Amino acid sequence: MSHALAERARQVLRANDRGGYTIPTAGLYPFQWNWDASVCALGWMTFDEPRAWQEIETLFSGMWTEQDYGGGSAGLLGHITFHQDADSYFPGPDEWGTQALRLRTSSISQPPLHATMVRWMLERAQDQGAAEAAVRRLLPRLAAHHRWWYRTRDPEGSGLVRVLHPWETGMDNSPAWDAPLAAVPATSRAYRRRDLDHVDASMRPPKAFYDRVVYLMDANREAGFDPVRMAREGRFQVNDVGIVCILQRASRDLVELALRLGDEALAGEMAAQVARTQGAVRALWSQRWQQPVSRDLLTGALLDEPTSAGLLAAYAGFDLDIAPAVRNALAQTLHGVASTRLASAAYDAPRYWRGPVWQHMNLLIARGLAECGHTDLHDRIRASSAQLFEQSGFHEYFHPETGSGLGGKDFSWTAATYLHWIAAEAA
Ligand code: 9WN
Repeated sequence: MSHALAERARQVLRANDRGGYTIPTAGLYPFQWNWDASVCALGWMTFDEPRAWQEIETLFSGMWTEQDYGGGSAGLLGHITFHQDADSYFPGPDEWGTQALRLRTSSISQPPLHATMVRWMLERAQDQGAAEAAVRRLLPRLAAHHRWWYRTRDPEGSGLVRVLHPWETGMDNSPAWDAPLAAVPATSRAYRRRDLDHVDASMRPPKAFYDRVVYLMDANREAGFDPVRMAREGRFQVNDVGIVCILQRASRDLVELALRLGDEALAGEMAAQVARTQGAVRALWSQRWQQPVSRDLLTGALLDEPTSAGLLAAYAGFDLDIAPAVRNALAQTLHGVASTRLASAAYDAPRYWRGPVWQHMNLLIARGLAECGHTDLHDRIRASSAQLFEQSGFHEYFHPETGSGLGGKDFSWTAATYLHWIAAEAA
């Protein structure tokens, strides 16, 4: 760990601070993103604890309430919160049809890792009094968000929540979504992408992808954001193994947070959800790849593409042995875990979630492995990540073969991951 690199990482967060929330990177992503926010908070926690708690409180200030759109989506935490206008991103605040909200957000969510990040922050806090007060304020909102997932995204109580949009998975153009997305109609309306003003087209999804994600965005508005209609009519309905793992882990952490604050009822409620998912997850196991994969709910087919999402199974606490699959993944690149297997026909080294290494994913996967007793695998991934930070700094993602930085520059969650995982642990 280098002091100069740690100072640069802090500088990235400070430069991306918009007063209470952190944008992922200037230009390309000018708003507050959902799962980015909590990873950023981990980074802030290493040098400014009040600012770290503020990041999460600002995010949850945009959560939908009983007053919004008939109340059916109370607890929805948008994947983007639009605290202010900016025209460098598509689709921006006016595209989602959510103008009636007190604070505009998108109409879809993102990986719910917040309770886990909050627990890690509480464990690290120097000011335990302030941390416990923050957790006490956040607990009802975390609970409402988890309930939203279970209530609206698993109305049958199967134990496996669904996503209704590829952006909801956070792994937007993962090859696992190719088959379900192919069945989604392409929009016929005009729109103008902005991402290609900032980043080379070789690193971003093609037009066919945007035509379909715009169609899905518009369909939510046309359904009046009614979760019952959305779950019934949605043209993209997937049990994303990444979300299933991240929610499972977060619900386990919510149980612990609730117990610490004396909320036995919430702990019991979440423990029951955890138990249900524990029993259901075997349906996602791929014999071929020896790891869980996602499933298309509309066809019932397993999406048999072994992406890094399934390697979160240890992080989730599932009773599934993914160590051989992780060893296999680590044999393919020197930089930790690639988002898509290098041998896959869909592998595309620089293109976002079809090849690149993402440092926050390395962190989550490695932590889970350490907790299952695979400290050797954790240490290998952490050493690869540390080397990659030294080599290429804080880009959005990294070329799995060369380690060169790709996507947006001076990227907040990448810097935050360095501060939390490498700099703070080495200090
Ligand atoms: C759409 C902000 C986000 C991340 C996602 C990543 C990318 C957005 C985009 O950037 O997605 O949400 O327009 O490409 O895929 O994981 O949260 O960093």
